[in-house]
Amino acid sequence: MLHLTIDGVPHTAQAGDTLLHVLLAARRDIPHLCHDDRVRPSGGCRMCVVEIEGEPRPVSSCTTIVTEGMAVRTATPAIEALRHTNLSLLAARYPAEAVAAEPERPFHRLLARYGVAAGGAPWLERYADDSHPRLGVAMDRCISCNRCVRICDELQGQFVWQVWQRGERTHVGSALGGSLRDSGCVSCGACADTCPTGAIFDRGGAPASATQWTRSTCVYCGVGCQMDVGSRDGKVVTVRPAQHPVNHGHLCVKGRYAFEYNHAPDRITTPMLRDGDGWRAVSWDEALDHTAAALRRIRDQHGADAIGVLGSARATNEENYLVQKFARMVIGTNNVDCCARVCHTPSAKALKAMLGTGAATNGFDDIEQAHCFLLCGCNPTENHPIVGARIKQAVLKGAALIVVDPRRTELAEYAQIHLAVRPGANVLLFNAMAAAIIEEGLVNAGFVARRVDGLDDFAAFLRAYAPEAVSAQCGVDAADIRAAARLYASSAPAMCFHGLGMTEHTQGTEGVMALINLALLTGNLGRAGSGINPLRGQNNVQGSAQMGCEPATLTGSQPIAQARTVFESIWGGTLPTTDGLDLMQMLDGAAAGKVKALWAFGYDVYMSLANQHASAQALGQLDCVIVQDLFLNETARAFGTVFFPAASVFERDGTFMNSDRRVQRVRAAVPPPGDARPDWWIIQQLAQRMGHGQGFSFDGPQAIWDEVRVVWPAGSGLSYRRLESESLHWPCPQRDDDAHPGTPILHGDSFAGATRARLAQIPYVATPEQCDPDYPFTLVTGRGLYHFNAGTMTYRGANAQLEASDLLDMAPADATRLGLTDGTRVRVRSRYGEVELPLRISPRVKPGELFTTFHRPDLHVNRLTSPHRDRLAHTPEYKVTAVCVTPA
Ligand SMILES: Nc1nc2c(c(=O)[nH]1)N[C@H]1C(S)=C(S)[C@@H](COP(=O)(O)OP(=O)(O)OC[C@H]3O[C@@H](n4cnc5c(=O)[nH]c(N)nc54)[C@H](O)[C@@H]3O)O[C@H]1N2
Ligand SMILES: Nc1nc2c(c(=O)[nH]1)N[C@H]1C(S)=C(S)[C@@H](COP(=O)(O)OP(=O)(O)OC[C@H]3O[C@@H](n4cnc5c(=O)[nH]c(N)nc54)[C@H](O)[C@@H]3O)O[C@H]1N2
Ligand code: SF4
Ligand code: SF4
Ligand SMILES: [Mo]
Repeated sequence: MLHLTIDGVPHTAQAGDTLLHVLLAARRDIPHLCHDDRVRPSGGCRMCVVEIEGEPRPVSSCTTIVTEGMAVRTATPAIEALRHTNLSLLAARYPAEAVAAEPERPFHRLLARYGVAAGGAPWLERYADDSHPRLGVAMDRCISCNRCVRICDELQGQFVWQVWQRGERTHVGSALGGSLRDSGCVSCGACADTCPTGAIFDRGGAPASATQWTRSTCVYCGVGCQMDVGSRDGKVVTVRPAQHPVNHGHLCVKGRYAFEYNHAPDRITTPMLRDGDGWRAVSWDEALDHTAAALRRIRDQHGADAIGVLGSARATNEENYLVQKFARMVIGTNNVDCCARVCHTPSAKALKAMLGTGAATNGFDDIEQAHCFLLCGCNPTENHPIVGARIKQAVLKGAALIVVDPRRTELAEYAQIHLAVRPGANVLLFNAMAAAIIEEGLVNAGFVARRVDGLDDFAAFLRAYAPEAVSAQCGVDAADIRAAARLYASSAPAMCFHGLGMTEHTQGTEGVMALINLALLTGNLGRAGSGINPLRGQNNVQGSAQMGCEPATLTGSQPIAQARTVFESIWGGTLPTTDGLDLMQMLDGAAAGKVKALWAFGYDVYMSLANQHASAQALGQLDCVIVQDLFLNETARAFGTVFFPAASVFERDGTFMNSDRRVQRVRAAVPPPGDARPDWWIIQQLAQRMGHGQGFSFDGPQAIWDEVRVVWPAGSGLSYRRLESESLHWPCPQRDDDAHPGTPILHGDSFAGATRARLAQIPYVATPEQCDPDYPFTLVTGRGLYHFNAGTMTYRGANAQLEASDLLDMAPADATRLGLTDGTRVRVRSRYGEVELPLRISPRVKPGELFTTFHRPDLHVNRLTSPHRDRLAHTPEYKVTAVCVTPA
């Protein structure tokens, strides 16, 4: 603790604090222009100057570290005069009309505060750039505070801006010299967010246009960034990043900008019933009564197990809890699942089987503590961009990076080692890394002795998997496999993140198990900066499964057999006794005529499931398909018989669970349009009309959540009251003092339910989906930065301008060989279907391999994907399809 005086008044500070921080904390209104907490101080604008006793000249408080006994004066006449002079210099050639038009910009407010008028001819011809649909550039307003340069470098890591020239001619411009569109910019908006003048600005709406602000959680990916939603007249007009442990005042292009869908003209705002080829708008009473009668009829005729219910990774924990309770208590079936099935169920299954808890072991807070990252089959700079940016910054500061991905992703360019594994060969590769770790004596012997079983048998099993033996099948040099094994094993703490390149294979669960072996061998578990961390998909996919939208587990991942009595007593009824079907089995059941009804809320099943032809055959057999969504998605369009219009996340309250097990609040910022209603309201109404008023009469999300806390002991400490001000990871059980700190790191000194874990012997079994002369290419499908999954939301806004279509990425050598040029429309054909789309020649993919995204509903890329599934979790093999390519 240090002591200082501020304008004669004693204060204290922590060692290492900057003087500006201390002054602002002491509520001194120190003017500043070049300072932003998110970047390193530069001391450039000289507005935060103060006098320090004993110093000959005023100093910039943002670059001064407080020392013991400092005596500071903040607003002497001399200091105020100096600030006035500095401001006048900046204003001398500044456009006065900008000040008049936007008086609320920080620089403009300072001009008003010091009575300085802007005006005069500009210093030099400054460029304006309207190439970017999200960001505008008007550099006649640039005051050279360089906040944009620093935030793009230090927070995002894109290095788009550069200071050009010196002295009077100093100005900021794109580092590559071209337009912003061609600059490598990823449209995160950080530069516009920090700019104090509006020289870089949001084209979609300035923060000042908002009259109300609401703290909430991003609606897109599982990172769970916190944001402030600005609204006006019942509409979302802007979104700004919040300072929070997950996102550190940063958002990506989707969270920050892609909210237009909320007010899209084709939002469905009335309930509808199928009427021939079209739809008939009806009242809620009619829609609910019709649906209740249809479900009752099907249950009476075919039994409860003829009905399937899907929770939603886009909806809240409260809603997912309610819908699985609905399936089990109202319908009487365990046929309940969610889209975790097609995504990270293999991760959850593998983690649960080997470590006891089916969730990420560590939190994002650890990223800055890891000495090494092992990224396997994930592409965080596009798909979890805030995590991607944090990893990139950690690597720029010296952490080691290994990327395992067939494609040269953006982060692969920063990696010491990029293992461009052949798609589908993960098990071989990780077995080979384990073999190398053992053979080269890199096992963490202490950790293994204390906590791991089965090393000797495992070592014997791995003899067939030496790097040299499997290198050809992996498509990676044995020396590189060994180098990666050495780097990972010798850089503790080493943190692993993985994605769908691991799970969406016939060996998905097994691939993750083979990866967990590496963490067990090297002791990279249970400590900060280590662990096995699946990067979960949507905003609440972790929560929808955790709440019980899984056939075999109830809320809190509790197996039905184990938890039956507790749930029956709390729910006041009998749980179904038949085994439930998972999503894929429901589809099989529909195709076989056994499943007759499906309720999918917040899930475009038809668009997103693999092997469109088979999905169509199955869905087409159903008597009743209830779709509950914001839009007439592809499932509704082709197969829906009932449509319930849902309120969006901006329009309701509740909680989400992010990728690193945090439970976070979602808050209504605007009212729902027309007759759209929150998902929880719709579920309760339907339950009531089916005679289950009891158990479905909550007066809102908080009451539902309080019941979740009763049935799920590991979440019982997560009250709405605590979530208001704390960011907590489960397990967080209720304690008498109501202060359990949450559990950011799992498996500290034991594994859930056991002290020791066992190494898993995973033999490699190749997928039946193989290339041959007719289908010579391996197609990998995945995602891109600008669009989200089914495309329903991001295509309804300017992100459509940033990426207009799914594209087929092909290696330059293959394109040359086939005589195809960039932009050509090509026909891609698999054994299951075909799609036409534009070609992009890309050095990111290897010869013989192709990549495309699946975001555009009209292209419906899942026409191509195969019927093969993960042997253990049934996840479709989205990552490997044999195809051929011809000009369209
Ligand atoms: N912008 C954006 N962000 C998203 C989404 C989105 O649609 N758009 N969707 C969200 C959802 S639902 C999810 S689940 C996550 C998914 O996030 P990711 O897991 O990052 O997604 P993918 O792009 O499907 O696949 C990741 C990588 O796996 C690689 N890969 C393919 N086959 C193999 C293999 O055999 N081995 C290895 N090691 N790698 C392989 C691919 O080349 C690809 O780079 O993203 C979430 N975030
Ligand atoms: N080829 C290929 N296909 C894939 C994948 C792949 O890698 N390759 N990945 C798979 C993966 S990992 C996933 S998770 C799936 C994702 O597939 P989906 O879950 O179908 O996709 P999303 O776009 O996330 O959202 C589904 C729907 O939720 C709606 N929605 C949004 N918010 C709300 C809300 O608050 N309430 C309600 N009721 N509805 C809402 C949206 O309008 C949208 O129609 O796709 C899978 N499909
Ligand atoms: S939007 Fe983000 S990536 Fe683009 S220039 Fe600004 S800070 Fe850099
Ligand atoms: S990283 Fe994910 S949670 Fe964060 S703003 Fe982007 S989409 Fe939203
Ligand atoms: Mo996903």
